[in-house]
Amino acid sequence: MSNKAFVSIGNLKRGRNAVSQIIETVASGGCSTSGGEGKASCGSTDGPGDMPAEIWEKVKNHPCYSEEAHHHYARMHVAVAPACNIQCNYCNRKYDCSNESRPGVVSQKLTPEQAVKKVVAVASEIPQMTVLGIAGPGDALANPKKTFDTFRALQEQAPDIKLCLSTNGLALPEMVDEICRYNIDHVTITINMVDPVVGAKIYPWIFWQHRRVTGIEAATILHRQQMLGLEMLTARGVLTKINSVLIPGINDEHLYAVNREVKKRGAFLHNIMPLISEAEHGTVFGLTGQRGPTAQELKAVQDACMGGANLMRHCRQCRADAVGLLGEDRSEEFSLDKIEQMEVVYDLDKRRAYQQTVEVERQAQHEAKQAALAATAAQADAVDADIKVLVAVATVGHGKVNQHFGHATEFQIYEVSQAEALFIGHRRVDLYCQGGYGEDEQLPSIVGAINDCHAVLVAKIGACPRDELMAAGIEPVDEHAHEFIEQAALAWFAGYRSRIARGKIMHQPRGDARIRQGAYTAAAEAA
Ligand code: CLF
Ligand code: SF4
Repeated sequence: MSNKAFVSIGNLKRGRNAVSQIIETVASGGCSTSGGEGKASCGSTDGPGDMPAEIWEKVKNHPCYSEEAHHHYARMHVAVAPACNIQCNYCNRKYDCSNESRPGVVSQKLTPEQAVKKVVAVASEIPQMTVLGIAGPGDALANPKKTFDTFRALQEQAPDIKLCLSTNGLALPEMVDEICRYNIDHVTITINMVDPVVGAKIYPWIFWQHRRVTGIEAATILHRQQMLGLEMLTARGVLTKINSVLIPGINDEHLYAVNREVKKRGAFLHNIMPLISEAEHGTVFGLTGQRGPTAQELKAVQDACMGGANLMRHCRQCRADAVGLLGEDRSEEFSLDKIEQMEVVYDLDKRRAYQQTVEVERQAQHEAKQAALAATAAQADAVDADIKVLVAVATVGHGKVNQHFGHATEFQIYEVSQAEALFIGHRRVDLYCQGGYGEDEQLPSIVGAINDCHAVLVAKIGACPRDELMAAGIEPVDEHAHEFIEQAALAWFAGYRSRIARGKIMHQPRGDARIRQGAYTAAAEAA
């Protein structure tokens, strides 16, 4: 286990001084930047007024490129790309490509014909499925025939579905023409370093021009190909998302430099993902005890990168055959044997009509948020305009607080202030309600996962978890059940500030994931 103390914001800021040195070692830029200039968060929360119309058209219903869209629209992956041309120390080839997947997950591999059949079947059943991605189980571009055969057939049979792929970037420059030929508008490149010395700690080898290359030479080639590929895609108007795996002690302080370099070359989004590393995954990092970051450490690195390439914070590290909304996995419903028995009708009009209803709901969500923000800004009895708190939300989608506490397998986390209710991440938790009964043994781990939050917004909650949360200083809130999330979070926050102003409670900052006892109690509320 690495005992190296993890990144502090101070360290990150000092790390910036090294950035100019690193910049000199990378290929020259020269591309215009299409990523959001200095925006506070993921381009994702932006609306049509914040970007050119043609970009908005590309992102508005892509659940990964738009945070707002991920509440409403689904994606699916088809696992047609088994081979890979590099080795990452966080990957075991027995499983899927961990650049876009959770390690330890194996997907059902498909031929292009099976993949197309599956996509058409899913699109008929899930009209909000708008994006098809190829993200493994190896590297999409190390399997060009299978990848592009799939895209070609889909372009003909399901023309309204956006096409997306994910790659480590080694083969990217020579594939850019092919990518553009099939109107693939969204490409993810995993870039974990812009300094080959750092890269050599992550990549033991690459397969390049018919030979295996190792060490700094391998990382230098990979880096050069990644930068060139990114620049070429930007020049052709393809939206790029950069995935970076945050590896404490190896590239944590370095990711600021990565963020600035990819912004310079036109990246649209930067998705900093936590390393998931367990010995049983059999990866080099798993076996050497390299740990992943905590949720708070991840947030610290993301926060330090703000002001550069826009950050994506809603990634769920999907599997290579994922189906559904981000965070839900319906792949079991669409196994090959089940698809064989399905009656499939690809009804484009039905899909469009459904998506129209989603847009109406989305507009209502937007208006509700604006109204709540206006109310918060006009609040007369609130103190401490600078207060910022985290709230956890239980949701099954549609942008609403609409899940029972006991049914949540993850909570979405929002940072709420007078000026904003901003999605900043999610926390996976163990299911509390099992077979109709609450599993009290799970409660400490659930409470611990959201212990830096001041409140948890739910559709409903039982007495036992309610008491446990309150004892831990987290306010359970079900008064805003079935409201839109931002509207509910802002309304709760207005009440919270009002209670502080009236001397009912005292604001206490909460900064880490350890359980704190007694910060918020029923007695305090009643006082
Ligand atoms: Fe898939 Fe990736 Fe396309 Fe999305 S996933 S290929 S961009 S359609 Fe999305 Fe999943 Fe995160 Fe990837 S949440 S792992 S970022
Ligand atoms: Fe594994 Fe993906 Fe890295 Fe290839 S690119 S070694 S499949 S994590």
